Amino acid sequence: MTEASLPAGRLSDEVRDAFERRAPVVALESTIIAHGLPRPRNLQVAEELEETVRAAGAVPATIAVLDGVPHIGLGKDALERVANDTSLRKLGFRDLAPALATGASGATTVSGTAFLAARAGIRVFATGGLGGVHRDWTTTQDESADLGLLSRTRITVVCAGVKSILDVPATLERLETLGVAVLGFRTAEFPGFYLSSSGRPVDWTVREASEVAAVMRAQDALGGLDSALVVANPVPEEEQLDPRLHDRVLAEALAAAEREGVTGQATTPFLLAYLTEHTEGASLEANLAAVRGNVRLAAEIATHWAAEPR
Ligand code: PSU
Ligand code: MN
Repeated sequence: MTEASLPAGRLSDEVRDAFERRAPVVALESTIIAHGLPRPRNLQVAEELEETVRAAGAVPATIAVLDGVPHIGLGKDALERVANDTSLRKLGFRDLAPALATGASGATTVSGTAFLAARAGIRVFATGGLGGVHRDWTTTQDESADLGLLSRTRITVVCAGVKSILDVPATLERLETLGVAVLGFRTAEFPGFYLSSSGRPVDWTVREASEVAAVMRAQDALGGLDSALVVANPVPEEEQLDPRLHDRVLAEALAAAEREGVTGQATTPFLLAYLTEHTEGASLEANLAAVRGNVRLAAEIATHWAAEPR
């Protein structure tokens, strides 16, 4: 099959126009909307994140698969469907082909979104926290497909680290093994998603969006391996979840998941929802503060990137 005969996916008018103008575009994932945030707040947040990208002078491309068609950029109705349709599946990149072939609909995870974004020519992607190695990985082998995909996809992902429900040190080791570069944004410590710091160091720190664009340019100049660039942008300390509350409720959440036999794709949504409920929404606010900051920074990076001579 030639490239042109692959299922092309549908670009929103806004994204198509941005491509024509060579304007900055920021990819956004849909799993966080469909499976990561409680309804009806999720739709409000999805709209707010898109507005944040626009206000920063870039164009949002929220990505999902609807009726077997990858959508790069969602119109109003499609965004509402992603937020409200409880039957939407969760699609990692390996699920894309079956979903396309069967006409299924689903929200894309970091791996599914990064795959489709890169394929559409979008270089910058904002999310909350990456998936990674789960705490009980030695027995369950549960490692998010996000990591493997990022090891072979040239995309810049702005995130607040990896979700703190994970084994963070093990995830950082995996990122190193897989050859995924990590930049701390104005920090020498890897962020902790709900928390400003995971307590682990990062090897590289940058202070400006323009420096991230310079690293992206250097990746291209080096060529060779098509790995991602992770920009780790901490939630501001004044908006982080209280670390003691975090540790206590997370321990309860992990115990509840074990007790209830939650495994596989259901694990991450279960833990996130447990934290939201048992911190009376405080974890949700920290999550949202992190995502907002990531989206703003991604728009700034995309703007520098779009201005690069190519
Ligand atoms: N970050 C958030 N909320 C989320 C996720 C990330 O703030 O819901 C999602 C992302 O889509 C990520 C997925 O790719 O969780 C990881 O799921 P798993 O561990 O099953 O790979
Ligand atoms: Mn998993």
